[in-house]
Amino acid sequence: MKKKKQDSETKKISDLKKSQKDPSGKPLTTNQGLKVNDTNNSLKAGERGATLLEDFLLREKITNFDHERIPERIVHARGSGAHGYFELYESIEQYSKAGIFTDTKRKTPVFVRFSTVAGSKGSPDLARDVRGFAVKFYTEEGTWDLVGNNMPIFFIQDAMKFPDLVHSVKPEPNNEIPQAASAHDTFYDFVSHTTETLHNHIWAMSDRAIPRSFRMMEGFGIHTFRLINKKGEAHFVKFHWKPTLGVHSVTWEEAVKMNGADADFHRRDLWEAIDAGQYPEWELGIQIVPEEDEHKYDFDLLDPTKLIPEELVPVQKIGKMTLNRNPENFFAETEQVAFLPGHIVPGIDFTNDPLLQGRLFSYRDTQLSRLGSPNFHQIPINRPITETHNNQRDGHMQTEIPKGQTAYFPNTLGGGCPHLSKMAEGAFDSYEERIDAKKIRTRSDSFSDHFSQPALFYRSLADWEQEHVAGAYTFELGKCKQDHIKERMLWLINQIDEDLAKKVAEGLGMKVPKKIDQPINQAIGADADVKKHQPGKKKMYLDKAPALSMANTKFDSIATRQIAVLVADGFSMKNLKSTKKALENDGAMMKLIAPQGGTITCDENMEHKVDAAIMTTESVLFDAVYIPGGKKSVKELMKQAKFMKFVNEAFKHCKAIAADDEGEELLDATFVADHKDDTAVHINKKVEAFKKSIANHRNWDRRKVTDSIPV
Ligand code: HDD
Repeated sequence: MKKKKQDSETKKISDLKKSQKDPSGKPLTTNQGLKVNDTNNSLKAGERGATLLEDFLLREKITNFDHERIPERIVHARGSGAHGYFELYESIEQYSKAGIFTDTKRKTPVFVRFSTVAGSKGSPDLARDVRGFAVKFYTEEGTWDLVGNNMPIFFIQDAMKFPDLVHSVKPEPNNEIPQAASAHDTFYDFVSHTTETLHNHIWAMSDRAIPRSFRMMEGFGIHTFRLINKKGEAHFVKFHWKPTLGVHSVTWEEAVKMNGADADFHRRDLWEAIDAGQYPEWELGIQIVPEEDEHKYDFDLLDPTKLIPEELVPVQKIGKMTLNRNPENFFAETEQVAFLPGHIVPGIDFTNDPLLQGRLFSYRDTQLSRLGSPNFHQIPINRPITETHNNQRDGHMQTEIPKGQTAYFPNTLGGGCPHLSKMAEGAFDSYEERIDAKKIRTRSDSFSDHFSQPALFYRSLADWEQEHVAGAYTFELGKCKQDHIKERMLWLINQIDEDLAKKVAEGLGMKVPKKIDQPINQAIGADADVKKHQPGKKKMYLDKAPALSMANTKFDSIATRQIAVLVADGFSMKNLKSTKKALENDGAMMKLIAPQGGTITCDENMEHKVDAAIMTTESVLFDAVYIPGGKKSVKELMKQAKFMKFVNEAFKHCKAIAADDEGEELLDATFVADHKDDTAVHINKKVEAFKKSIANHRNWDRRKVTDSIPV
């Protein structure tokens, strides 16, 4: 695929360039600029002698090395980042005065970091987990961070419970097992006693938790925020990111294999797509609720475990984000980037969502231990594109040189500077929300409906999605050792959906309990009024919310889909040429998989570079398979069982498969032989039909036969 020309650079990229260092053609020096003539040998007393303390070259090199690591993020440790920009379609000044939401001429630079939550920095990408979706907007009025996830709700309602949630899902503290997995006793001990988690939990059991690509997942700001217009009027808002490629996932069986075959699958996928000029894009959507409608819904807008169904409040698409540049250096950018929900600009404001309120504290605090100093905003990736001046001073790793005699306000000696700004000059002013309340440590009753939305989610899914949810619960609970925890979970799943509970119970070889011994949420606190905190009975304010199902996403593009082409010497160039042209024209990426690496020769005697030898790759890493004809080629392929396994796995995972001419003989040696009438199997058919099957992502109808396929 041709590499696209990079878009013109954003202000942030120009800013980062000031800090970049390019060693091309330059001598190796110490940190002090001293040229070095030997970086392989330490200074010794004699050829075989002891190393001397005097060796400042050795000490500088080793000291730096000894301190290379910084603490990984306590959550979201594993992540991948990219640069890009945001453009607004049309001004929404009726809602917000923010420059980013009113000026359609702007190209606001962004840096995005996608992540998994539970695993360590080196954990595999395809863990069943929520994905972080954090966006840093470098706006003209200061930096705005929208620190969201790929699911529209969160596990808990109050920041006070965050350490408990995280401690329960992280590896168990006695043996540090399991890595990057929620399938263990402590997590379900917590979940089964904390019913507010059930909504986010059922999303985590769905295929949303194993995305095909970061580029194919939605993002959500989750909390209800406020937009503030020039007149000072407020509207509630929820933020959505909608990927232009649609929302697609892999299956759990694939995910397990992918983690072994390519632990960096998502990271590589993002990097390679950007590198190939196939820039990932998301449209930014908003759901607006007028202040006077705050109490209109069956749920509380301040409760982060609830979404506003798009069927009740439509999502208006207001702009587009494009990621068009990979970082220059992982550590400097992706690792050191610090997102803070408290980074906000005029025109956007917070609400009293108790989870958001706690986050406003936590993120600044964590950077102090992660990045080591309150000056983390001076690190190139974190510094805003606007000038900053204030009277905050000193601290570890201060890299700026503030001039002048004064570092206080008010002053006359510094000419009153840095001076304050008026609202009209763009100063931030908190929304004047009236609060007339008692100081009280409690949870609002309006937060106590814990079953309605998980049930709505499950009802809204397609049958194949529901099957995957049942499979995920069965897998996860099957990994728990304690029966009483499984029983509680079954009882709770039964409150969400009886049919789902029955399926999971069958898989576990257990019965759905008719009652459980303790009231739900007993664990909420020794003195808490347990009765008050009982979740209410399931309500049904909407039969289905189609927007929640991935079956209703976009199926109109094959862009960036990875197509495995199985070939050996003598393959039909005519077949490959026409299929390749048709698929690559629409942005798909064809990879030649051959019995060995290096090159192979087609039937027109041309040499072709092999992308992967069969021993080095796996079927689960591809979206579709194509086998061109060529008698000699197919004969060679059939000598290696892994090619048949490759096809069988693609078939099992409901993917599109095409073969031309002798390519059919390879299919005859696989399970495809008995299913040539499958709508996503294309033998000597027009390439357009193959394309459509790839765009459809999977032929889920096939799963009725694939269950019996033993691969
Ligand atoms: Fe958080 C990181 C998303 C609740 C405390 N969080 C972090 C990241 C994302 C989120 C995407 C990674 C940012 C990056 O890439 O560097 N977190 C969320 C969402 C939440 C949420 C969507 C609920 C709606 N988080 C939450 C709570 C707390 C935290 C309630 C604490 C009270 N989160 C943190 C943290 C992290 C973090 C410990 C770890 C690294 C960091 O902040 O910079 O402070």
